[in-house]
Amino acid sequence: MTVSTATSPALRLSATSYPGAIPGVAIPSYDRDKVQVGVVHFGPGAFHRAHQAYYFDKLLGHDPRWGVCAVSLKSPGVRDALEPQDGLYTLAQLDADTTFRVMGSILEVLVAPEDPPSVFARLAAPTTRLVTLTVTEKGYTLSPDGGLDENHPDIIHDLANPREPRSAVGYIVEGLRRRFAAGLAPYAVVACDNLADNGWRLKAAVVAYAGKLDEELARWIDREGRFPRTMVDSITPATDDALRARVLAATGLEDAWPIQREAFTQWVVEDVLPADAPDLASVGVILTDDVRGFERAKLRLLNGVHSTLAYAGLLRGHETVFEAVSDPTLAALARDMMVKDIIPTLTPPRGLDLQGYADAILARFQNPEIRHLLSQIAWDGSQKLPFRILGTLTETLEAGRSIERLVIPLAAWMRFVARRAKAGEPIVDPLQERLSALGAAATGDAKTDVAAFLALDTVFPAALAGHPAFVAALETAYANLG
Ligand code: CS2
Repeated sequence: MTVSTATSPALRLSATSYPGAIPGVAIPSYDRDKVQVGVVHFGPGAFHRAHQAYYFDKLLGHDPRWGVCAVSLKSPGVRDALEPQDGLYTLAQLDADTTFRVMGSILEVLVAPEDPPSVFARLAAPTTRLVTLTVTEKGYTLSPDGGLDENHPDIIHDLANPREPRSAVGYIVEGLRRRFAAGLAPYAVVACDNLADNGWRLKAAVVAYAGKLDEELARWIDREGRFPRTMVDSITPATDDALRARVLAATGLEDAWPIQREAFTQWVVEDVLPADAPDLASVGVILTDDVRGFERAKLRLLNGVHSTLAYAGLLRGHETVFEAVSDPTLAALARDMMVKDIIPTLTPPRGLDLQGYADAILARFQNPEIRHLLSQIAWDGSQKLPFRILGTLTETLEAGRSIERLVIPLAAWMRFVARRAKAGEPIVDPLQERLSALGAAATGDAKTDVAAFLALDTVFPAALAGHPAFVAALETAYANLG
């Protein structure tokens, strides 16, 4: 008789296998069979599974009402990976002390286009008190002025077919309509993407959309709806095969889609949630009336510098954030930009020392355990740069200070787009076609190339694109990067 365990395939992570995870791996401390769905989440990408799902997992330790129904608006990938695992997946927290945790808060994953009625049933259930979203900047279907983009193809489609929507806004409103009709309170809607004033913008878009369908519904949402603004933070590199192998070795269980992030995580939520919302403060969420200060500081200091390192770093041949901040030129640029340009535009929220905060962000970028690809951050530049850079830049210009450094990420983005287009490489961005054409046509001449990019009116507001000092500084930066 031969007994060999060496070649036997590892067990797949699931509700039956997880108690057998290698000791030291954290596993759900609660009885998953007793957990109810109390949260519907749109966009169960890596960030949600690293961040909000983690807070709900902790919450379930003392309150079984806050299990998550995760809804993919487009692709079935997450459902296909997690369904055989009963919604379970592994979260690796990579830092000086790396830890692994089997996460149990996602109870089901629905693929909205396959089954809108199930999504609406969850949204309309009295037990659903919270709707959260991570749908990326473009998922908010906003126009450049910040309101609902009525010309967005998904919004045009949804207004014509409100019972079979495609957009997050369409789902949120149809769910609220059903609750209104049933005499239920609205759910609170918590936007968790990196947009300035995220909750307010979403509320404005939702109310505008609802108003096109039913004035009374729109007034009810406007009056009763809670759309807190939030700041979310945890660096979450995309999953790769190295992570899958590491998770298998650490847990003894095969996971089709584990998630990795740094140990640091922060969630700041405007303190307007209704009394029957989950007790987020009990799991470390900061509830405050001063969210704007946190959110501006994080967007401008962390995300703004991230995007700067991404475009400038890729042009200098780096692959990861760690490599970019190990390059003395880029490290100096990042620090100067934070201290000399960005901090002067910020009002610190109570209790936050901005200099210390900036130092901590740079230290996080230097985490050697985190392999965060610059190319991941470079995606969707047309959506990210306005929130991350243009606010700081406009205010700096208005204050009469130099914008010499702040134009670098913009110039580097233009060079990056041109380089990819000329190499025939795809550009991941909702403006992909336009950008590829602009990049392919770029001649290297600063005046003509910069003028062509500045004509992107959904990225650059007219007042800025026509500002002579801005144009001149941008042309100089662009020429210097050639
Ligand atoms: C990054 C963010 O991908 C990006 O654009 O800047 O995802 C960043 O890692 C997170 O906001 C950190 O909280």
